[in-house]
Amino acid sequence: MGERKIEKTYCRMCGTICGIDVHVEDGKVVEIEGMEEHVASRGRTCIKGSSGATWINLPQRLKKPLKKTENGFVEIELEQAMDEIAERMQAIQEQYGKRAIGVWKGEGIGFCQQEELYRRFIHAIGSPNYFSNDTQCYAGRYIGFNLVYGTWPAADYDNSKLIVNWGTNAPVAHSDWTQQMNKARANGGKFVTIDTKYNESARISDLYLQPKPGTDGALAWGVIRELIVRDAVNHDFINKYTVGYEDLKAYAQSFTPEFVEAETGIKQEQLFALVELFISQAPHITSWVGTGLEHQENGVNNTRVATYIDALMGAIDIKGGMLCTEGFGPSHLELNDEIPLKHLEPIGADKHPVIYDMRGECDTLTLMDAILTEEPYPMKGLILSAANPVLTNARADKVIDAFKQLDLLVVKDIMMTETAELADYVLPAASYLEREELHYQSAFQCVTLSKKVVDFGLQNEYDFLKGLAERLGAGKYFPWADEHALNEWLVEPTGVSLETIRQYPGGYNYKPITYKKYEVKAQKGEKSFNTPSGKIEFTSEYVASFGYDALAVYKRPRYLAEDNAFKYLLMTGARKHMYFHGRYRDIPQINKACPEAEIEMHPVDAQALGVVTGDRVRVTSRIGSLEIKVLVLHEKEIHPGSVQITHGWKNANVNLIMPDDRRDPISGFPALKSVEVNIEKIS
Ligand SMILES: Nc1nc2c(c(=O)[nH]1)N[C@H]1C(S)=C(S)[C@@H](COP(=O)(O)OP(=O)(O)OC[C@H]3O[C@@H](n4cnc5c(=O)[nH]c(N)nc54)[C@H](O)[C@@H]3O)O[C@H]1N2
Ligand SMILES: Nc1nc2c(c(=O)[nH]1)N[C@H]1C(S)=C(S)[C@@H](COP(=O)(O)OP(=O)(O)OC[C@H]3O[C@@H](n4cnc5c(=O)[nH]c(N)nc54)[C@H](O)[C@@H]3O)O[C@H]1N2
Ligand code: SF4
Ligand SMILES: [Mo]
Repeated sequence: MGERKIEKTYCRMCGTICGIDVHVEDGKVVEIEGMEEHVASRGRTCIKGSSGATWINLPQRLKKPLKKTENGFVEIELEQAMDEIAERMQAIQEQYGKRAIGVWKGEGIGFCQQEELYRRFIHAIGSPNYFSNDTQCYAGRYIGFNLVYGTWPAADYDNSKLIVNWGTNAPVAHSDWTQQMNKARANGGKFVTIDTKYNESARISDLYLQPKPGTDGALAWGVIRELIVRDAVNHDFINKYTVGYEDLKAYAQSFTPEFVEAETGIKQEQLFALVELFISQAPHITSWVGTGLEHQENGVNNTRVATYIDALMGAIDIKGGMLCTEGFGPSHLELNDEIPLKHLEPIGADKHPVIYDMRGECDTLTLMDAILTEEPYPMKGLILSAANPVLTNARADKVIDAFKQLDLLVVKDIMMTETAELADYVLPAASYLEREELHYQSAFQCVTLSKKVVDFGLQNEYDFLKGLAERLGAGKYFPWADEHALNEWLVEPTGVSLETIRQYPGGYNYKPITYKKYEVKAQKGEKSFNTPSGKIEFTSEYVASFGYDALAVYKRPRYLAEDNAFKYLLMTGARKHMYFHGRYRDIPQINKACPEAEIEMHPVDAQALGVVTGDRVRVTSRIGSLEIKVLVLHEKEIHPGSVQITHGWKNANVNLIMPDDRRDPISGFPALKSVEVNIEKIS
C-alpha cells in the first residue's frame, strides 16, 4: 500500500458542490469523505458524493476518442479527432453559414465557468446558437425571480424563522441545505412544504400542503389576498421599494379562500395556517421555489407570485430572509456584448424572446424541429458536452431523429451514453476531480477553487474548446496556455489570488455580508434593485413589452380546464437521492439499491387498475407509450389520479412520451410535470 494523501476539493456529482476530502493513494482516488470546514455542506456528503471514487474509476469509463465508421466506433488518437472535427465544422460553416453549428452544454459540467467557456466558444466562431439543459431547468425560475427582484435572492436558511419549500424536495435535491435547515429548525424555525407529493421535505415539516399540480399560482394569490385582508403586509417597505402594489391588490381580490379551495384542493384551514405562519414568523422568511413550479405551463408566473410574498412581508435582504448577495466580480468569459449575434436569428429567440434576452439561451426543443425541417435555416453540426438529451429532453423521439440527421454530432462525456451512441465522434472528458475550477457559495459570499487531484491524461473542457478554436481561426479568444492561466485571468479584477482562495478550502469570504443594501442605495440616489424601475416589480413593464401580462396572472392548467380523454395526470422528474437525471446507473452499489424505473400511484388508482407493487403497466400519452413497473404509495403521498415517473431510465424513458407543445409562453419550458396519460395493466 502506498501513502495516502488527503486532497481538499469539491464534489460535482451534482450541482450542489459540497466540500470533500479526497483520499488519494498511488495516484488513485480510493475514498471520498465530507469536508468538515466547508461553509455550506459542513462535513456531509450524500451517497452520490461518496460513490464518486467508484464512478471515476469504472472500467467502462471512456479513455480514448471514438470515431463512428461503417463498422461502428473505432478508437483514434486525440489529435486526429480534433483535426477531423474542426475540418468538418469548417466545411459546414462554409456551406451553410456560421450559424449552422451549435454547442450544447449539459448539467454534467453545470454552470459558471464551464458554461461560460461554451458560450464564449460559440460566439468566437460566429454562431449565436448556444443550447443547454437550462431550457428545462433553472432559467424559468431565474426569469421569475429576476423579473421581480432583478436578481435571484439567496435564502439565509441558518437564521430563518420560516422555511418554505415550494415545489422542491430540498433534502433530496439540495442536500447540503439540510445542514442549514436543521440549524434553523433547532433554533425554533418553522418548516413548510407545498408539494403535490408527500416527499422527504414534507416529512420534516410543521405544515404540509398538497395542491393539485400546476395550481400553485392560485394558492399564492390566495395567501396574498389573506395577508392584505388581515393588513399584515409591510406597508412601509412596499411604499418605498416596490411598484405595482395597487394592481396586485386589485387582482388578488378574486382569490377568496373558497375559490382557492376549489381550484387547488387546499382546505381553507390549511390556507389560514400557512398565512398565520407567514405573519408570525415575518420578516425572517426564506422560500425556495423548485422545479415543481417551473415545469408547468404557467411556471414563470407561478414562481413570480410565490416570490411576491417575500417582498410583501419585507423579507428581503435581511438576516434570516432572502439575501441580495454581492458577487465576487471575476472577469467574464462570454462574448455576447463583444460579438453580438442576435441578428443571426438564434434558434427559438423569436418564439421565446425573454429567455434569449435575459439568459442568451437558445431553445433546445425548437432546435430539433430546425434540424428536421431546415427551418428557419439548416442546423448541421452540434458539439455537445456533459448532457444526455436522449434521456432528458422532452420529445426524446425527436432528439433521436434529429441527431441522426446531423452532418456532425460530437459528444464529450465521461461514459458512453444513449446520446453518445448517435455521435460521429465521442471524446472522453476529464472529470471534476481532474480540473481546476472556481465555484461560488453565493448565500455565504464565498468562493472556492477546485483541484486536479488525479490525472488520467484526459482532455478538459478548456483544452477541448481552445484546440477547436485554434483550428478554426478563433484562437485569439482562447489565449491562456491552460486552465490555471485562465483561472488567474478570471480572478484578476478581484485582487484576490488563486493562492489565497486555495488557503481557504472551506470557502474564501470575499466580502462581508451586509443587509438592507436597498436602503443605502436609495440614500445615495442609486437604484435600490437591479430592475428597470430600480424597485421590486410586482408589475413588469419589461415583460409586458414582449406582449405578456405585466402582473403574474394565474392561468388554470389546461389539464384541468379541458374535457380530455385522459384519466391520469403524470408528473415527472421527482428526484431520487441516488440518481442524477441520466447518471449513475452504472455505479454497482447504487444500481443494486434501485435497479428499475417505477410509476408511483395512489392505492385507489392501483385498485381500480387491478395492480399491486411490482406489476407492470402501459402508460400512454398523446405522443406515445411506455411500459413500467408499479409502485403503490401510501394514500397520503400522492393525489388520486396523479402518478409520478422519474426520468433518466433507458428502458422506461419517460421523455419518449413527453409532448413538447405545452409550454410556458415566457420561458418556453415544456410542462414536464403535467402530462395527461392513460394507464392499463399489462397481463
Ligand atoms: N438526487 C438528485 N438531486 C438532484 C437532481 C437529481 O436528478 N437527483 N437534479 C438536480 C437538478 S438539475 C435540479 S434542477 C434540482 C431540482 O430540484 P427540485 O426542484 O427540488 O426537484 P425535486 O426534488 O424533484 O422537487 C420537485 C418537487 O415538485 C413536486 N411537484 C411536481 N409538480 C408540482 C406542482 O405542480 N406543484 C408543487 N407545489 N409541487 C410539484 C414534486 O412532487 C417534487 O417533490 O435538483 C437537483 N438535485
Ligand atoms: N421528464 C423530465 N425530464 C427532465 C427533468 C424532469 O424533471 N423531468 N429535469 C430536467 C432538468 S432540471 C435538467 S437539469 C436536465 C439535465 O439533463 P442533462 O444535462 O442531459 O443531464 P444528465 O442526464 O445528468 O447528463 C449529464 C452527462 O454529463 C456527463 N458528465 C458528468 N461529468 C462530466 C464532466 O465533467 N465533463 C463532461 N464532458 N461530461 C460529464 C455524465 O456522464 C452525463 O452523461 O434534465 C431535464 N429533464
Ligand atoms: S449533494 Fe452529494 S452529489 Fe451533490 S455535491 Fe454534495 S456530496 Fe456531491
Ligand atoms: Mo436541473
